[in-house]
Amino acid sequence: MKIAKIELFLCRLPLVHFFETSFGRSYDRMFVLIRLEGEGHEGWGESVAEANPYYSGETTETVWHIISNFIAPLVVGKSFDHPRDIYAALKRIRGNNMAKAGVEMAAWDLYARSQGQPLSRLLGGTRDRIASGVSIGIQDSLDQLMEKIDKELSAGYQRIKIKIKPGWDIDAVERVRAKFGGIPLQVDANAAYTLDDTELLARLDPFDLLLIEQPLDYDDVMDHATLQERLKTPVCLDESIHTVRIARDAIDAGACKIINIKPGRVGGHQASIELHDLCEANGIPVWHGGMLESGIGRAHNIHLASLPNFTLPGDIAASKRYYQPDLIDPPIDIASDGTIAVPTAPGIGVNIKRDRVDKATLRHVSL
Ligand code: OSB
Ligand code: MG
Repeated sequence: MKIAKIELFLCRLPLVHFFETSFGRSYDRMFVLIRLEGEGHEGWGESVAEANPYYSGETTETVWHIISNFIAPLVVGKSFDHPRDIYAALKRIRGNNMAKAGVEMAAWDLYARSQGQPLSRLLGGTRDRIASGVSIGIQDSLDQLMEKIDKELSAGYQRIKIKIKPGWDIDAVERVRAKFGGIPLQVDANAAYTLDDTELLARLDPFDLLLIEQPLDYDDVMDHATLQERLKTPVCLDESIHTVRIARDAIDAGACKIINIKPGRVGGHQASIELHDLCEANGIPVWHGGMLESGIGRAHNIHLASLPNFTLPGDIAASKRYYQPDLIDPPIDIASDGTIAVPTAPGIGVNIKRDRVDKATLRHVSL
């Protein structure tokens, strides 16, 4: 597979509803789309880096810089036997997984289209529908949070995740349990606590949460191991898991019982498959995280989440929760049983609306 050209699109889309985490509140989403051409086909990817360096050190501008100056020269005009070889070919470039993933995932789409196969089949997917959950941000009031949860449960979503931060944690969970009983429920702290908060976090134990996601800092695997010893609630790592090697160390150290896989965070589909397999071999269940992707990144996520060890519902929800209209048509939707169909057309298998991409584009370059 020869890659002839890379195009980058810096896009901005308004969010249907603001999204607030322990990092702050966003009303829109900036992201970089990647389009590859080669062998008479195209391939699309979406880098999950945000406009700010809060979830990760990468931003839309670093992704633009790293792809333009360092990844494109290693990829454009080069031939690869298989997209699984791309991440390894970028090894000289340290870190910058979100930039690498955007290109690598576009190459998987291009390759799958050239083979006339749905992406899930090439990735090793084993199911034709995935279980869908929602991530609900911090709201203006607990009443507003209850309303949102009610709406999502009525839509059929199989589990609820709420964002927590100091001051929006125990009370929120207590209210949810009191109102909605034993629904599948988990929380995500986005690194808002320290080991000094162990007693507070242990007060979540009686609420039977599926997991607590990334309670401590992003570079702090060992404190998570100490915390997990003191908590009944399973610790799940998100921000901390950048590579398969860190995941191995975290598992060996007992720092987590569950891992959230986001291909954008670990460098693409190949690294995600390796992480998935490592977890499976160690009895660690995984679920697919989300980064408020447009339909392009979301479609990639659906294909990856069709692999067998994605045994917990993911943060992959319907397009209309995020963008109206989405960049794809038809948009991604869930069935009343809270599942999403894995597209069966070649590649990511969704229709990209070029006029909508162009309308969302603030800057474009061809490399
Ligand atoms: O921590 O999982 C996270 C969104 C942006 C950055 C980080 C996270 C999230 C989410 C949203 O939780 C998940 C979704 O796409 O719905
Ligand atoms: Mg998270």
